[in-house]
Amino acid sequence: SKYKYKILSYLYDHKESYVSGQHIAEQLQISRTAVWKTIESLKDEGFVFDSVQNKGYKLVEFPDVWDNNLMQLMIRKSDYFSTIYVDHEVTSTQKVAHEKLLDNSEPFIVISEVQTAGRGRFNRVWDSQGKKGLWMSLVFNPHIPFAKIATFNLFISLAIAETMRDYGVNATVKWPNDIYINDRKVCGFLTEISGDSAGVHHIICGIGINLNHMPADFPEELQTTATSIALERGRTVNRYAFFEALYQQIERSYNQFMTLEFSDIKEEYKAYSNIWGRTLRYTEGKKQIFGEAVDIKDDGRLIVRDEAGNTHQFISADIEMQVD
Ligand code: BTX
Repeated sequence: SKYKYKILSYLYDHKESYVSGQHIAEQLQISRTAVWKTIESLKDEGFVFDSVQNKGYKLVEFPDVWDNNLMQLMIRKSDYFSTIYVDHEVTSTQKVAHEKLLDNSEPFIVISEVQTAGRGRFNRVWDSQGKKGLWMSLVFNPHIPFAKIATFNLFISLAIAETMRDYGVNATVKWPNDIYINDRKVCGFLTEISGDSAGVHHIICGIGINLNHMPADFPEELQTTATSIALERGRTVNRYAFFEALYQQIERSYNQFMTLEFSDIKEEYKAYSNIWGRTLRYTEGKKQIFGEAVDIKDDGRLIVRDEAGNTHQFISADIEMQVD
């Protein structure tokens, strides 16, 4: 129907309340029959409406497929991102983001249903074959000195963990850039920058979150180490609702990153962190130690005490959780 996005858009903007077919028809200056027919065909596409007699319709759920037009609706509320690129399949949203940056300097988002070559840190593989996750790259355009970037991950990880906790799961932060639930990895993200001698111009932050995966959706080697929000809460997640909550939370955290010091959120961060009180393996470059994290410095560096009692500082170590 040619009215599809007009009507959807109207219902989306009024999704906290019921709106009658009559009202929609008047507002959009189309016939009641056209409204009714459009809503019926939207139902066939997988949109879920709550409809109450004499009150009207309420849009409850989008179909579980990333759709360009729906994403544009969602992002309209954003104070920061005005553009989102929605793909069905890409090699890596991170790669696409880097390419788009060549002729795009404003903030934007790249999201894809599937990645064929999702990557983690140090060129590791990020499994993102299934259409059950949230695989996206967010591009920010701050003008900040290089020194400030070290704490970016710490602000962002709180945003991701907080969004997850609103879904009733006990998400914890694994310094510097993973989110865990019950000692299993539910999210990884990586932060890349572009800049010049004047400082950072863009931050390209790639976030991968397992949302609706069941155990069989993971490759075998991840089945004992990975988890999803759905597995942890026992119920699937509406991916659009999660995306919306997450990007809004990330915008708040980004504002904090720009206006506050890490020391202002350090206590909160430490409370979200899952590495205290346990001996773990820390690897950074060629350096590897067993030790216990004791604190995080105001510049974001982690202080770890090894078994001999010596302290070490890490800027972005890999931490192995299964060592206890
Ligand atoms: P990382 O290097 O810390 O984590 C990668 C490691 O995590 C892998 O070696 C594997 O052991 C494990 N792993 C791989 N896939 C999954 C998964 N789906 N769930 C749980 N564990 C897994 C973390 O890197 C950063 C990942 C960023 C991914 C996003 S997705 C959107 C964007 N595009 C892209 O190519 N990467 C980013």
